[in-house]
Amino acid sequence: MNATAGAAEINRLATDEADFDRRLDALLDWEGVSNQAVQARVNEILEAVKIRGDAAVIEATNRFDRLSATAMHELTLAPERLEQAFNNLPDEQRDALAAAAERVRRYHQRQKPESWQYTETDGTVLGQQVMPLDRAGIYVPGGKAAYPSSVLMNAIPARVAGVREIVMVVPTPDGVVSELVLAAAYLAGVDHVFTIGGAQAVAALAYGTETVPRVDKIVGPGNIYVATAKRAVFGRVGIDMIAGPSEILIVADGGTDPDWLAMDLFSQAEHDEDAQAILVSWDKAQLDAVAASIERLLPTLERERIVRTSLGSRGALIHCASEAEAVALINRVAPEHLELSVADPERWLPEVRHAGAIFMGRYTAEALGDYCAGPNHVLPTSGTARFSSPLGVYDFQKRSSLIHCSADGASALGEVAAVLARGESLSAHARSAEYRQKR
Ligand code: HSO
Ligand code: ZN
Repeated sequence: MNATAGAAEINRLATDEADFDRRLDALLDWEGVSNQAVQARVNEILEAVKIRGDAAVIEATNRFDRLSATAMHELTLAPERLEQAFNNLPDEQRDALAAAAERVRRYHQRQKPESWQYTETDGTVLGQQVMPLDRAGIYVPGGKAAYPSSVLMNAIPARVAGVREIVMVVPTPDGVVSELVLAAAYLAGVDHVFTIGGAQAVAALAYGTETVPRVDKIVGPGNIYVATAKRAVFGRVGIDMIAGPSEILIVADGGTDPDWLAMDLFSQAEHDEDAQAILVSWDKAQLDAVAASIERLLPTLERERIVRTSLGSRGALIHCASEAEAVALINRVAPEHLELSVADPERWLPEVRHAGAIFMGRYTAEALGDYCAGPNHVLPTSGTARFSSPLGVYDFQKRSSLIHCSADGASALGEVAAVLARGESLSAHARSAEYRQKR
């Protein structure tokens, strides 16, 4: 395969070339790099916050975000401030945010798992009780990745799950606050907002300080310091996942407007230089047409530089021999986002074993799912869709098992338990079970 007209905006691969496997692996390779130096700095911050609480949070915040706060209340936003941010938005933005929140809420309402019970033949009642977490912490990045849509995607499932208190942290480097982020927090029903970030914010959420309530689970993306801190506090609190750069894999059957496909690739690539956008097709003409669209449309992008870097390093147009080969590629990549830009996406579904979110048909741009279709946009990246799922209501709940023995049940189970207990040389277990046996 050769690139069109001398432009190498994006890598071209074909499954029948000799070193295809090696080239694909090289493209997919992603190490969530956290070196010793980062770990050491993060550990220092975690320790400081654990021991000195608010004072350490304020110090670190002043240093990293170039602020001069003297007390925690200067890094706290009152609920009225969030409401004001919402009310002051231009109508168009307020309506769009509200429409998105409503769709996302409706979708997540369907995810609520039910508690259940059943009765065994001996009269013993068994079951599972689902309960929300008491407190969830949501990390919202500052700077170029401060996405109000992510506030909705993290906070709404928590609310739907029944979490009692949602605590949000968002850094404000140089004091710059995103009004849209605050408005989204208001809409989603966030209870407390602190304008802190980095490892110090993760520490505050994990250990609690005089001001910041300690949470049970921390969710939300962040930079390398945040990711490293989340890993470090895992166990003391729950965490959602350690997200890598965003990715999309599109399968096209030749019937989609190449400009649409090019823009879908761009929409992922514009997130960040490390983002990954891949298009797979068995139709060579489609790939060539998309390559031409890419070349023509790239200069029209606001984030042209980021997109060029992303496509040039980790992006690819891949020619494969058949639909079956496309399916194999999907499952090998296990993409965060999969667009099935084909005539009959339903037919493909049973074959797709690993993908975070599946966008079906030519009209379903990933961008619609990113903002407002309804499903969550926090998805497993870097191939982790092999074993994990989109963020959802279930991430903010846990289950307790229930056992309620009848007299008959205790008697019958006691016999089994006592035998197994003696086999483990645990005689108190055996006798505890035997006391309740009928003679
Ligand atoms: N594609 C991103 C989500 C996002 N897109 C937020 C725009 N804003 C990761 O799924
Ligand atoms: Zn996106």
